[in-house]
Amino acid sequence: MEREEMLQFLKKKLPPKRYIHSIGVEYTAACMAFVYGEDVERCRLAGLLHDNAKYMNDSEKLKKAEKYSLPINDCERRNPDLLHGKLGAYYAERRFGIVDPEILSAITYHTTGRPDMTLLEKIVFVADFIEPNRKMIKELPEIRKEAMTDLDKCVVHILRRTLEYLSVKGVAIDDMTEKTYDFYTR
Ligand code: DGI
Ligand code: FE
Ligand code: FE
Repeated sequence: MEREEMLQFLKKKLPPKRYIHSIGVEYTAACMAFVYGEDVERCRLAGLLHDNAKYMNDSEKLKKAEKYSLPINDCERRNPDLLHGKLGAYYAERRFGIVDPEILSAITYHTTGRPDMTLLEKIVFVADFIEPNRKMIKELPEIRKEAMTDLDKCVVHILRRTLEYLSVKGVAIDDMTEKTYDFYTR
């Protein structure tokens, strides 16, 4: 599918803010590709499509994940929004014709990360958090600088921030988020 067609589809499906965020992640991932020497087009595609399944409500996410036989763990069952990565990768392949397994994996793991991420996966994980339309939080300027200077440090910073946020909120932490943090801090 051409980019124009993808934009049209995303614009129709996603709430306006989410659509703007997707384009923000696309361009932020492209900038990070310039810095780290990753393929610009692959970073753009993964960034643009990472939240393509975000338009569904929780029960719809569960229903679709079951329908497509995607693996669902306990944490995802209780927090079905976590499934938008797996569902997004599923649709990226089926609807948007993406066959590059690394792009699909970057979409799958963009929320939790995963141990030993590829450069492309790290870029999407970070770009999602730092893109210019993101709501400002105290540490964001520092995290944005790290994104362009020390990628692994930035990944850890984001994970630490997310784990803190989840524990304050009293929400269950997904095994994958935990494992990713352990991997990058051990
Ligand atoms: O989809 P976005 O809002 O752009 O960003 P995202 O895909 O990183 O999702 C962020 C949300 O995911 C945020 O509300 C925190 C939540 N989240 C991230 N890791 C975990 C988690 N929620 C639970 N329950 N457990 C996690 O490990
Ligand atoms: Fe997301
Ligand atoms: Fe996102």
